[in-house]
Amino acid sequence: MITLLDYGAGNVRSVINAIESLGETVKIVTSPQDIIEANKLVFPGVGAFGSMISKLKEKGFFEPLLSYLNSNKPFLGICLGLQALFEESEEAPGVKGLGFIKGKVKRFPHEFCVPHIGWNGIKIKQKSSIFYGLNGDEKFYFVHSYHVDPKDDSVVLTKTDYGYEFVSSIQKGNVIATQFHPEKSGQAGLKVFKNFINSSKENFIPEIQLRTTKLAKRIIACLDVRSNDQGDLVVTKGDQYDVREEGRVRNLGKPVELARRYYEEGADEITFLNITGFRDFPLKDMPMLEVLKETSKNVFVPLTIGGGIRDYTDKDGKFYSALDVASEYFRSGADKISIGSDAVLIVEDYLKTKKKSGKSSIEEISRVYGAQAVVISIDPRRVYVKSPDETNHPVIETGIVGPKGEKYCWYQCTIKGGREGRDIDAITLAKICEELGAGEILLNCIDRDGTNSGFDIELIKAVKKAVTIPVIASSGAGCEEHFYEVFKETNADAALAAGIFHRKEVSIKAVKNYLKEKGIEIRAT
Ligand code: 1PR
Repeated sequence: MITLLDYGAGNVRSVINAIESLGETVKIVTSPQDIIEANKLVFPGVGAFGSMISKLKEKGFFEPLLSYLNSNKPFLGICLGLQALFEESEEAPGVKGLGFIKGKVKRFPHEFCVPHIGWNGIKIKQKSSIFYGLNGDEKFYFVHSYHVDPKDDSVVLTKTDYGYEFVSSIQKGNVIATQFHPEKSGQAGLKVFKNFINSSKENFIPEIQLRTTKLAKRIIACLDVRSNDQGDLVVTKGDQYDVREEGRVRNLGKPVELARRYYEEGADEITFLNITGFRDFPLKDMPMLEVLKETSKNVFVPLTIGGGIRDYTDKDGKFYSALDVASEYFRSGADKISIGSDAVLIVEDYLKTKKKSGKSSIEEISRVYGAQAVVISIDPRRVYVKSPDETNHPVIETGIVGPKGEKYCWYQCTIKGGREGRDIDAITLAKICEELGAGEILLNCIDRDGTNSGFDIELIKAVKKAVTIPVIASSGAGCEEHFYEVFKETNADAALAAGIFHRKEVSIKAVKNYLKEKGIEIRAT
């Protein structure tokens, strides 16, 4: 049995699911005594360093955890569960960590694209039982803005390159902790759990030892989900956001089954967009929560969910905050939530008042769950102008001229699934959302959606230039070459597609093989 230390800050469901999928049982810590009595403890940290330490103290877990670590019983820390072992963190100056390992936690420099999100490799520095069965060239899923810096090199288990070399896991006796998330790292991650469960395995050094590691470009499968006219929840797909064909909602499959298929085919992430979420209230839309719960049972890559994340008052006058909605999604297995329409309204308010309210969904969710958990989904459409003076919005000079020969355009944000255009452009929106605490941009494009004509390279370049957070290019993928084009021409961090995968026109494997041949770093599947 594995004891799991959950201090109530986020999604530990995936860790439980990963361990249970290997046939092991999980006991969740409910009292300090549970930590003292544990024989194998897993500590998946979520959120921010300061609030984690105060929660551990509040619940009386801090001292028992330290005694557990000192007893040298098997321990596996994940992400913040690694950082907690150190003396202090730049994330929360003045807050003392467990101090089990000497050294501190540092932030990646601001000029980097932070958070470091995605699949990166490990450079192995010593033998360990958790490496059993690994080749050594596997990639693992990282999502963090801070990394550990131990004083004593002998505890370093692996290092990873991201701008510079940082420590990506440590080992001190039977205490092992990783910055990456084994529960989100597909088969490689499950092997790490299996080795931890099976701690009788000897220390092992994999065959391949990488000298450098590279962050992979991610390939994301997107499932637009809604109820069809019969009331069944289906994966659908639009052409420029119109999901009806001969009056009926297109039905391309069942959400849980398709998500599983894409996981097996090598998707690096799965995104669910509840496309009618803007008009229904997601917490009443239990099927969507069920979809997440079921999917996270056997899909071990990051899951994002969007649609309808906003403050809401129901017809009986009961108020639900966007944070309540997001929390329910995280509890059901989501790793990130995506905000569409509400982000546009928040930014409009911000532009009017010129100050942060501190209460917007972006700020609140990012404060509690971290920036990396907040994705902004932008649904822009091109608006052509003859000259830049025709609009107050930032324009680009475009290579794809407008219907009347216009050489300039700006990208108008929309809400409610493209139904309503607003007086704000995608570049400004992305910038302000980053300032408010968003961790990633999902950049759709209504003009390209479902057209198979390739990504809107000009849009992606412009947005990527405006922000330092990762940008996911979306809409228009029609063949393998389009993925290569987007990574070659822009600095997009990930590319997302829907139609070609649903219709089996191109497989995720084919996309990845093509990119690999062309020298683009990908996670092998
Ligand atoms: O506004 O916070 O409630 O979120 C609603 C979410 O639902 C938004 O993220 C919005 O993008 C999405 N959405 C709303 N209506 C539609 C629709 O299609 N009618 N789907 C919709 C948008 C866009 C992409 C799509 C790519 C790739 N889907 O995510 O998957 O364009 O497609 P392709 O590869 O086939 O070209 P809120």
